[in-house]
Amino acid sequence: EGVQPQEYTLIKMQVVSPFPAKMGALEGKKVFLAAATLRPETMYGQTNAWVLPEGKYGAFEINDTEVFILSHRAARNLAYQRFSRIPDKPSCLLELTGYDLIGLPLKSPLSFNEIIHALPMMTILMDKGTGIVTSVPSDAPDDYISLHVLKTKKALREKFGLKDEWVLPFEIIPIIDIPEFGDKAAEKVCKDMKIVSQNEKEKLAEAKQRTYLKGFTEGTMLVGEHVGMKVQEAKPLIRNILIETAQAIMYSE
Ligand code: A2H
Repeated sequence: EGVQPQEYTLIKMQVVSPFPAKMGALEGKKVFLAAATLRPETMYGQTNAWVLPEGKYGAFEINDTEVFILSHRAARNLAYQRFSRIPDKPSCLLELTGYDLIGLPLKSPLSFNEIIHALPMMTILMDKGTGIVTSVPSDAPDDYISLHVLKTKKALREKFGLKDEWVLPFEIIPIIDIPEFGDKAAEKVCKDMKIVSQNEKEKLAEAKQRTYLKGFTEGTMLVGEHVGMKVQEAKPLIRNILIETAQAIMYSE
């Protein structure tokens, strides 16, 4: 944990009904996986969500109509930031694990893919953000390599009971152009650095650093309402639109 508070945008990825049996108690409610991101301007390129299979999650009442699925720790923080039906106190309707969430169909803001699915990622930290991450393989090296591995390893898909149709049809979508890196920056940097798995922590940290900084300072939007605009300028505008249209909330920790 840094000294500076980190400001995240929580993206409301709506769970499409009918819900699986385990989530039956939530039927009729508006239920979202709440994903913490630093890059709201990349939401056009979402291909899936990531959850930690062994992670402990809960379904929390945010207000009278909406339920967020996220970590208990995030629910506590959110309650202190006015996002709980009961003031200052999380209201948990249901305990869930990452395994319960794998495969859920989701509708996520701005995403060109109308329906995406929750998939397993072993390197998710439960003490950061919400424990749920939205995946943008064009611009996030972690997302690129994790999706690439699931796509190329049938045995891994089988191990987690993933249907091919949750994984294989989802291609990298070019959304931002970065001089030097092109329009699939995460893929290019992972290939250049010969990164083959999520476990190459140091290389991935460097890949993230390279793409993140360059993308922010030199990237240009290729899609959406702010096409042609610098990422730096588009980011706050897109974040504000998401918040004003109630498709996201701000969250700090
Ligand atoms: B970012 P920081 Cl396109 N465990 O969102 C692991 N990773 C997590 C997480 C958790 N519990 N919570 C959030 N994250 C990821 C988009 C993105 C992100 C892009 C490019 C770079 C990037 C799409 N995934 O992050 O440690 C989320 O991924 C590069 C740092 O707080 C979130 O933003 O700095 C970022 O890590 C927050 O990381």
